[in-house]
Amino acid sequence: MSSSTERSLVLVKPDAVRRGLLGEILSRFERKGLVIEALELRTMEPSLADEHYAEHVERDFYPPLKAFMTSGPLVALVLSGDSVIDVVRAMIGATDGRKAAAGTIRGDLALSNRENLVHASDSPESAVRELALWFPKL
Ligand code: FUP
Repeated sequence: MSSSTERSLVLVKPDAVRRGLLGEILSRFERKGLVIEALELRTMEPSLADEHYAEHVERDFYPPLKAFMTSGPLVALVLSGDSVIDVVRAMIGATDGRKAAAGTIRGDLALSNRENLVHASDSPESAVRELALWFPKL
């Protein structure tokens, strides 16, 4: 496999902060060897939710998703490393915590399809878009 250092936008969601899982989740990324390039505790503004989830705003599940994502502080991260986008997606697991494989963050720690602890960019194009939304100065 070829090697390429890239960046991903990762959100440790409000459920993780409320449940005291921030350390556990950051520790998994650190132990994997990924680099934290930026880290910010902030509450997602409703307008940012609409931009971040632009592909989902018309979906039935969007209003409760927006309420959840803006319900309290989350931690926004820029992670970098070899193939970080695919590596982090594999580490977080399937969207639905009930179906996510054991060993993944969602598989080990989440039991919900909405409150699933972590967001991570799913492609290089998404990463560019999301990094510009969350960390416009980087
Ligand atoms: P993922 O990329 O795994 O975070 O999942 P999606 O982009 O498909 O969905 C984004 C977020 O919408 C999920 F993290 C949780 C939420 N969601 C729901 O609340 N209900 C659904 O049926 C699907 C997704």
